[in-house]
Amino acid sequence: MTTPMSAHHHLRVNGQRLWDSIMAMAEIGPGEQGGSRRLALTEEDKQGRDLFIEWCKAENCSVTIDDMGNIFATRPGTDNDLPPVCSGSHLDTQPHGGKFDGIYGVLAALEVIRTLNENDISTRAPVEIVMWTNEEGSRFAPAMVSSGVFAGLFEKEYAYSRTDSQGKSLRDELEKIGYLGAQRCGDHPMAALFEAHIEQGPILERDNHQIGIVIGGQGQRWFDITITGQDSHAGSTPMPGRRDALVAASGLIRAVQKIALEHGPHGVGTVGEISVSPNSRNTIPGEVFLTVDLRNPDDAVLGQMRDRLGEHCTSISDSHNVQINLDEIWHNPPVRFHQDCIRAVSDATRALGYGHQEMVSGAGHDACQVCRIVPTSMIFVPCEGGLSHNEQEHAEPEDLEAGCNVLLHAMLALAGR
Ligand code: HGY
Ligand code: MN
Ligand code: MN
Repeated sequence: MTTPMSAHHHLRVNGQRLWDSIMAMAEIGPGEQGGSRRLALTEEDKQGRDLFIEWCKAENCSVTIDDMGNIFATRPGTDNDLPPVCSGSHLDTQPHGGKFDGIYGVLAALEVIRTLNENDISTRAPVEIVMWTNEEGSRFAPAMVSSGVFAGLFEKEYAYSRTDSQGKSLRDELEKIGYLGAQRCGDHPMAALFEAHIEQGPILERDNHQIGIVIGGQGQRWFDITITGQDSHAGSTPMPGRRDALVAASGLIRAVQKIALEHGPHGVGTVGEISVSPNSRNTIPGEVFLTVDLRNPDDAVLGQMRDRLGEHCTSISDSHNVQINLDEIWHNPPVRFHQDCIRAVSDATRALGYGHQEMVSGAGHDACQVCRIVPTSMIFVPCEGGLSHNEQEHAEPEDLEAGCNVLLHAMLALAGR
């Protein structure tokens, strides 16, 4: 059921107010090089959440928090028995995060509600903002864990048991910041979900388009790998007898690069974390822990990449006389978004006259989890140089405004008058 855009075709968001809100949020948990550092469930994350809720209440939204700390801010419709049309993203960031990854999607949804309120526009279905806990998966792996619980992809107890590098559990940290809400995660009805996000890649900027009509997301597999050799003396241990875990790790890091390139053009592979024990300059490292992130839009090819990783682990283990424990901690298959939501985004984009193209998301998003149970799609806008997960992340105000106008009209189309 959609309302033709002509019902409110004149309506536009306030791009300056959106930009100012993004900049105000960036004041909380600033990074050292101009970006943001609000790791999930830290004091900075709490402060960002508190500010967001303050803004939502100023718009007379009712606020619900579920037991994964997901926040739902609801603007009533004329028929509140209808499930809400939702939009949102995340406020947690990478350690060297930018000002826009996630934050744009949450505050674009807020800007939609601000625009509806100031123009006194009523919708049949309620309109709702959602802020998902721990999208990044940097402090607590895996990523998108709370939208994953919401979508029934993870058990809550599994999510609660995730620990950070200090051994602190997700549940304890959620309780500590006061965001362990009452509503059972997953009990919240949704008619549809949109997520506006910077592309985090180079395609829109290269093709000089303002809007990405996102039709799905690629698959990803995450691994924890422990390499066990033998601590021994750097001076007196002959080279042939060494069981050097770090030299073995160097072979594995090269192998991940090779696997990605062998499965091009879309295969990607990254070793993002590594720790060495005992990490002493005159002791041969006896143990190395590292993480591997493999992605591909084709699940069969992603499976082949995983198989190749296993083969490389076996051959490196033999050639370096070390043990390698390969633990796959997460498999997120590729997803396709819902045709009705894609069409709502596409119709709004065309009616607004923005340059656009269809695309599959390279990055993971909460929308890629929730789409398994709720009609969902995404709206991308370009970011400078395609750079993200970097403090220099930047997006142009007019592109952010364009994406938010598309979001406004896509939501109006589904929420009805
Ligand atoms: O890993 C991702 O793609 C997202 O940034 N969590
Ligand atoms: Mn994100
Ligand atoms: Mn991210």
